[in-house]
Amino acid sequence: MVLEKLGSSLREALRKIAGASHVDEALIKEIVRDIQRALLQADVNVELVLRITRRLEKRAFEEKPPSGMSPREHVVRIIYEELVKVLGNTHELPLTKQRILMVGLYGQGKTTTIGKLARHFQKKGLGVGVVAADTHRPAAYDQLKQLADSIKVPFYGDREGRDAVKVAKAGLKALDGTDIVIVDSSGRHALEADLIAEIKAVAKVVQPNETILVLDATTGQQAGPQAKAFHEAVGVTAVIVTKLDGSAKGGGALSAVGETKAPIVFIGVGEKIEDLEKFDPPRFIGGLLGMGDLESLLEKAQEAIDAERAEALAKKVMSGKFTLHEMYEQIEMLGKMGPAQKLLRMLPGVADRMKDGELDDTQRKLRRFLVIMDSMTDSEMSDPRAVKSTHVSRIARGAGVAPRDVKELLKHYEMSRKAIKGFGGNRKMRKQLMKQLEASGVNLSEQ
Ligand SMILES: Nc1nc2c(ncn2[C@@H]2O[C@H](COP(=O)(O)OP(=O)(O)OP(=O)(O)O)[C@@H](O)[C@H]2O)c(=O)[nH]1
Ligand SMILES: [Mg+2]
Repeated sequence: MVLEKLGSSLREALRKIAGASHVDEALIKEIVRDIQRALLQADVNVELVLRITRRLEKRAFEEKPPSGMSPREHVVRIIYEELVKVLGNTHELPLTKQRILMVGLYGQGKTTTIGKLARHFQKKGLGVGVVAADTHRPAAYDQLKQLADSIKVPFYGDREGRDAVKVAKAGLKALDGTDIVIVDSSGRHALEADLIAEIKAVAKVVQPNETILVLDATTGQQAGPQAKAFHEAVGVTAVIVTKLDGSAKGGGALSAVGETKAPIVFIGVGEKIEDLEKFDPPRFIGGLLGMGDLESLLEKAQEAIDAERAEALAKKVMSGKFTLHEMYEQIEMLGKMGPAQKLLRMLPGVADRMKDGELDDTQRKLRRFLVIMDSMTDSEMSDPRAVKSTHVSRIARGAGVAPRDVKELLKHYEMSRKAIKGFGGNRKMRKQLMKQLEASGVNLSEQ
């Protein structure tokens, strides 16, 4: 596992939470200090560490755990969320026809990573070809050819060629019709003007869907400024961080790149062609923290939050407040799984006309309702009965539907409102629903 040391220090901190008799200020301060130390040891930038831990502390002190979640679980969740945030966005290379241009400085792992990427796409059943447009080092040709041969993917190169643009152009022609074409480029010791000019010229003929920057994790925090400079110079859509195996500075590289918001798509974890791992910040942090327990914990948290929202909504509706705002929330939450959905299905209105056979149709219709409501103004949502027929065509245009769809929504609302009103007036039915809701664990006592 990469970043073994960071992972074990973080898990050690989490174990302290699990083992404590209760979560108090002193414990939180201690945990935050532990995390601080662990991040600094992994070479994460001091300022960034302070920012992370300040946020951790603030949230752990100020946020109340959602009902159904213990303070202990809540703190673990906050730690997880804040660490995920540091690593930036998740981006996945699509499995579609595309051209990829690899860029980076000398020795960062561009060529090796092309072999790994080609293998990745090949395993997914896509046709891949590679182009040796690093015309600076003659050895680059042989290196890429050897990699391509080893996994039997088409290769294009010109051993004597000195013009990267020409080679790239000829390569695209030779590999025309191949699903995925990956183009190598030459490096430099630093991001110099002639490298920028060369990459730009190559990019102009390649027209890449992805420009992937390859960064060596052993450069540590320097990876951040490097990513930024490359992005400003030639536009980078994704980053691959290599050599995370055995680099104690990996945390510095990952977090520094994460801060630039350039998405890391893969990490290199060895010299072999299979040593490439998909990079997904939530999964990566989950792995560091010992995901097994965490997954169910996070699910539980989401369910607790949904259940709280559903409960608040049920109370509002039962007390007679039912505008399009409530209907929107109800429909939106019906799309979720778990106890929240069960609860809302018991409420009159939208859900009770959902028979099993009609589920698909109904769901499509409900989704369209949400789109329509997104085109309504706040006051139309609050007072749907005042929506004039002149508004209907505007709303329909905004939502990209026919006016009759908007009218159908309004009719649906009116029927739901009547059902709820009738329900509220019928004490026996009301009581029965309350019983059902309470049996499903909803607390309606303080209505
Ligand atoms: N341990 C380890 N070594 C790697 C990894 N990726 C690349 N390397 C090694 O790093 C060295 C440089 O890799 P190259 O792929 O030649 O780097 P490059 O960016 O193409 O370099 P230039 O073509 O000189 O600009 C090679 O010895 C690779 O085996 C990795 O993820 N882990
Ligand atoms: Mg190379």
